[in-house]
Amino acid sequence: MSLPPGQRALDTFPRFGTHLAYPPPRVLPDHEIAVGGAVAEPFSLPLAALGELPRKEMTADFHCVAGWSATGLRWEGVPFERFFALVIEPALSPGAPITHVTFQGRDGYRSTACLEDVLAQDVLIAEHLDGRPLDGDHGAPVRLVSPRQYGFISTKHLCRLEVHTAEPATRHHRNALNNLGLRLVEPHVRARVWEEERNGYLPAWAVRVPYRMLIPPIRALAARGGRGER
Ligand SMILES: Nc1nc2c(c(=O)[nH]1)N[C@H]1C(S)=C(S)[C@@H](COP(=O)(O)O)O[C@H]1N2
Ligand SMILES: [Mo]
Repeated sequence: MSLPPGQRALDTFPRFGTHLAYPPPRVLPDHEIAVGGAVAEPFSLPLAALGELPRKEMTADFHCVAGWSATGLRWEGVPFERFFALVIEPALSPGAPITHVTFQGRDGYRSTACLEDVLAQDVLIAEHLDGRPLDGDHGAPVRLVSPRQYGFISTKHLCRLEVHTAEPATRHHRNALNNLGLRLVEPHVRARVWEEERNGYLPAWAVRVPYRMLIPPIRALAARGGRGER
C-alpha cells in the first residue's frame, strides 16, 4: 500500500495538533453544531439531529502535514456532502455561491477548506472510529475527517461551521508564530496530500524536514495534555 509523497507510516494513531497543552474539551450533553456565515439566519443543529442524517462507513489513512500517517482507520459518520445538501444549502442566503467553509472546534481550533475539497465523497463528520464512539484524543463527540487533505483540515470537537462566499481573511486560529508575523507557517489552502500541498508559501521540499522535526515535541506535549494513544 502506498503513502502520499513525503509521508511515513506510524503503527499508532497519536493525539496530535496545536491545542494540546490541555486535555481534550469535555463533551457537553447538549453539544450542538452552530452554522453561521453566509446563511439567511444563523442556527444550531443538536448532535441528536445528526443521527437522523444518512450515514457512511469508510476505511482511510490519515496524513498529518508534519509527515506521519496513520493507516487503515475505520470511520463512521455523516458524509459532509449530505450535511451540506440537507442542512446548509436550504439555509443559505439567496444567491450566495459558497466557496470556503471554516470549521471550529470546542478547543478554539479553526481550519478553512475550499468547498469543492470538502464535498468529496470521502469527507465525513465522523462520530465513530474503529467501531467505537470517538474518544477525547480523536475529537469527541464529532470531528471532520478529510482523508485526502492534511490532518489540519480535519477539525476535532467540531462545534461550529461558517460558510463563506470568498476566502476569509483569517483562515485559521492564530498561533504564536502567526502572531509574530511569521507567515512561513501558513498552511496551504487546499492541503491535498497527493499534490503535497503542505505550505501556503514554501515548496514541499523546503518544509518536509523542519515539519518532521516538530513530531516528537508535539507528541510529547499531546501525551502530557491528554490521555496518550489509542
Ligand atoms: N480541535 C482540533 N482539531 C484538530 C487539531 C487540534 O489541535 N484541535 N489538530 C489538527 C492536526 S494538525 C491534526 S494532524 C489532526 C490530528 O488528529 P488526531 O489527534 O486524531 O491524531 O487533528 C487536526 N484537528
Ligand atoms: Mo497535523
